[in-house]
Order: sequence, then structure tokens, then C-alpha cells
Amino acid sequence: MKPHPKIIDRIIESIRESQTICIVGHIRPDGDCVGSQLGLAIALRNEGKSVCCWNEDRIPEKYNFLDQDGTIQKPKRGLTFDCVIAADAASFERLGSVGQFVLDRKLLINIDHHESNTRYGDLNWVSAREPSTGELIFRLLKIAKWPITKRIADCLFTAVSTDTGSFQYATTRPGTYHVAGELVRRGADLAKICNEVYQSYPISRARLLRHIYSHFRLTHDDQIAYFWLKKADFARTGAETSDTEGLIDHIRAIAPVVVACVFEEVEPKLTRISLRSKSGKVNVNEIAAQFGGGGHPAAAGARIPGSPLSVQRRVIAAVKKALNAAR
Ligand SMILES: [Mn+2]
Repeated sequence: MKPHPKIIDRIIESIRESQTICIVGHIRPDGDCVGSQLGLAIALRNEGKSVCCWNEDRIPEKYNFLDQDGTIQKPKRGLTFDCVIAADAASFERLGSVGQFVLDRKLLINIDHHESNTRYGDLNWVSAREPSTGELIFRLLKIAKWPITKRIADCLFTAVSTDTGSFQYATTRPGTYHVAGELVRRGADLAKICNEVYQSYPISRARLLRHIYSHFRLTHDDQIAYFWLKKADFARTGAETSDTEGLIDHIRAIAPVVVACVFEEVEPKLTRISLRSKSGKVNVNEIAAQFGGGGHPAAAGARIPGSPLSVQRRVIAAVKKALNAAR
């Protein structure tokens, strides 16, 4: 195996010295977050640790099959931990309210692959080259020699698969396929995972998608595509905010579109934006950073206060500026 950063040894050592461990993830958890948390949790339980996982928001239903033991739930009040591990969370704020509850811990370990990571932990392993946090967890388990069981393989394969857009994004590297191959060899159930994650959307999500297809907008010579998700849209379609993962891909996939953007009403004066870029010259992490957010060069987001129209105007202007600079 190629040499690995010293930080991994320090993380492994710290975990070995800890007995009670809480693994936290970001608000609006995605497949990479959930898969990384659960994969690590199962591995550490197998090592005799007392482990729980905790997220502010409910995990999308399609990932429930990974959590057969109900590992992801709010721990009992007053629980303190020897060590808290944050997976896939670019900043302390991204942990949401969970962050405040785990302030009382001996050690905070931050394992992540976001370029925008603020290194908020006591130990920070941030590798922006990796397409998913799932790959980092895989490496951690390998180096620590913690066995990767079939259930762990299911979790980590889900993490790697979802954050690479099923191995389509440019971040996917030869090593990603090797990791995926080894996970399948260790029993990851491809048919089950793909059926649960990609072929089992609720009907409410299809209704939301119908709304999006009839309401999305194109601008700037069709290079920018965007749509709004209002609270009323969720109410009318019966969709949950956790159903929105991947909706942006539908407008990103239009040929002339370079940057796709979703505006989602969180509160009347608070908008969540998601950005995707198809060009190596347009870094949406930098655009999101202008609004206090972050992420990756090709996928990023932010939460922006202000009236919806002013948020839309400012974000679209920033995207146009980036597109013009890339010409
Ligand atoms: Mn991720």
C-alpha cells in the first residue's frame, strides 16, 4: 500500500483509546454522509466500541436499508463522548444543532473531502482529491485493519456511488474503481443498493419532478438553468425536502447548460441554493463562497438570507460573471 498521511495514524490511535464514540454528519445528509457514518459505526462496534450516529435532519428514506439497527438516532440526553467524529461535514456550522450538543467531548475528529473544509476539528483529515468521504473511511478501515464486512461494504459502496454520480463525475479516479471493486468483492450487494438508491423514488418525488420540468428556466444563452422549490411545492406534491437529492441533475444534463442552480425556500427570508458546474473553468465552490457557503469545484451550496428575488438576482449575476470570466 502507498504511504499514508500521519494524520490517519493519529486518528486511529485516538479512536483506539476512545470507548464512547458519536459519529455526526451534516444537515440534509446525502448518501456519502449516511454511508460513511454507518460504515464507520459498524466497523467500530465490531471493535467493541460503544457507537452512535447523529444527524440534525432525518436521513432520506432510500438509505434506511443501510441502517437496520436504527444506529442513526438522537442519543439519550446527557450523553458525553470520549470522541466525536464528523464525516463529510465541511464546517462546524454544517453539523447544525448537533454541533452544540457535542461541544462537550474530549476530542473532535474531522474526516472530509470538501475543498472548503474549515478544519474545525482537533484532528483534521481533509483530502479534497477524494471524490467521496466514503473512500476516506475505506482507507481508514484498511490502514487500521478493521475488517470490512458485507454490511460495511454496502454502506461504503453507497457513499462512493452517490458522491460520484454513479462513477460519472470527473472527480472519479482509478482508485475509486479499485475501492468499488474491492467493496463488491467483500459482498456489497450491487443489485440491492442500486434498486434502493436509484430505482425506488417515492411518487411524490416524481410529482415534484413534473413541476420542475414545467417550470425550470434557462438564461445566459441557455448556459444557466435553474428552478425554485417553494414550501407550497412540497405541500402540493407531498414530497419531503429529503427527496430533493439529485433533482438538480435533470437540468444539469441539458446540453448547453454549464451551471445548474436550485433555489429552495427554507424560510420566507432564507434560501438554500445548490450549484453544479459542468466546466472545469467554472468553480461553483468559489461562487458559493461569495454567499457564505462552499463545497466542491463542481458541486456546492449555500444558505442565503434575504428576499427570494434578491437572492436569485445576486446568485445568477455571480454565475454569469463566472461564466464570462471562463470564456
Ligand atoms: Mn461527500
